[in-house]
Amino acid sequence: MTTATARAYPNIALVKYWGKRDSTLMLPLTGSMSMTLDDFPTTTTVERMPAAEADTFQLNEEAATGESLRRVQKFLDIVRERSGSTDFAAVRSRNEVPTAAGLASSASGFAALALAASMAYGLPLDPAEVSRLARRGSGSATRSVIPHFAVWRAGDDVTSVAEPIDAPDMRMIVVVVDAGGKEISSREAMKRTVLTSPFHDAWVTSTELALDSMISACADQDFTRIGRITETNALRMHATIQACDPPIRYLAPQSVAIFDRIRELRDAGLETYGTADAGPNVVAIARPEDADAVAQSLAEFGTVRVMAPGPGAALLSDSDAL
Ligand code: 2P0
Repeated sequence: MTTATARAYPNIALVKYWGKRDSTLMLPLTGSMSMTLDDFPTTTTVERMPAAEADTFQLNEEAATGESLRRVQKFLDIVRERSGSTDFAAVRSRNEVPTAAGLASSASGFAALALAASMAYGLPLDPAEVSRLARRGSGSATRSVIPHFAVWRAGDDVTSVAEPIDAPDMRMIVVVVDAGGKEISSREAMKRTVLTSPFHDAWVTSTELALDSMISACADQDFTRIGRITETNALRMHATIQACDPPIRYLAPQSVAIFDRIRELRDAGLETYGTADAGPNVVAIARPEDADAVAQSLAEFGTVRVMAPGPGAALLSDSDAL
C-alpha cells in the first residue's frame, strides 16, 4: 500500500524536555515524561507519488510553503533514506487544534506523519520504531506515538524513543490564556537556553533526578508526588529560560496568577498542580473526581478544557484518507 492515513494527539509533559544534545539526530539532553491528550488530533495522509518531482504538504486544505513545508520535506528525506525509496510524496494534514488553544501541533503532527509515512514506505510499524522516527520531526512528537503516559529516554539514536509507563488516572485542565504577542519558537528558545542560560547545567541535572522520582512516583501510584514533581520541574524550566541572554519569558502575569490560584486551591484541600509549556497557557493536573471543581475555579482566567489520557498514534482506514 503506497497511501496511508494516521491520527495522533498532542501531549503535555510532566517532566519537560528543554534542550538538545544533537540537533541533527534530535537527541535531547534529558529524558522526559508526558500524558497524551484525548482531543485535538492531527490526521495525516501520505501518498507516494512516483512521478512527482517534489514533496507537497497541504495543511487544513491549504498548500504549505516555507519553513513548515521544509520541515516535512526534510522528514521525508529521512523516510526515503531508511526505506531505500526515491519516491516523493503528497502529504495532507488536518489539525483539529483550534488555533487559539495554544497546544503544540508539532507533537501530534509529526507523530501522525511518522506512522502514515512508515506505512506508505514499508518501514517498521512497532511503536518504538515509529517513535524513533517521529523524534526526527519534533522532539515532543516522540512521546505522542504512545498512548496515555510516556517516558522518552535521552539515549542515543537507537535508544532515544518513548515507551509507555503506568501512571494513576488523572485529568489535565488546560487554561488558555490570551496573552497576545508572538512568542519565540521552542526550537530557537532551546538553543538560546543551552548557549546562554547559566542555570542550564542545573536544569539538566535536576531534570534527570525529577524523571527518576517521577518514574518511582508513578510506580507507587502517588498522585501527590507526581504533582509536586510536575510543578517544580515546570517552574524550574521557566526559570532557566528566563535566565537566557537576551531573556525569554513565556509566562504572562495571568499565568502566574493561575499558579497562585492552584496553590490556593491546594491549601483549601483541592489537590491540583500546575505546569506550562513555551507559552502563557497553564495546565493543571488533578485526580479525575476533582477535575470539574478545578476547571470551575480556573474558568475566570480563560477558556478551560478538561482532557483525559488519550490514544497513541494509530492507522486509519482508506475511507478516512484526506
Ligand atoms: C516538552 N516542549 O517537553 C517541552 C516543554 C515545550 C515545553 O517539547 O525543536 O516542538 O521540535 O524538538 O518538541 C516543545 O518543543 O521542539 C517542547 P523541537 P518541540 O513538551
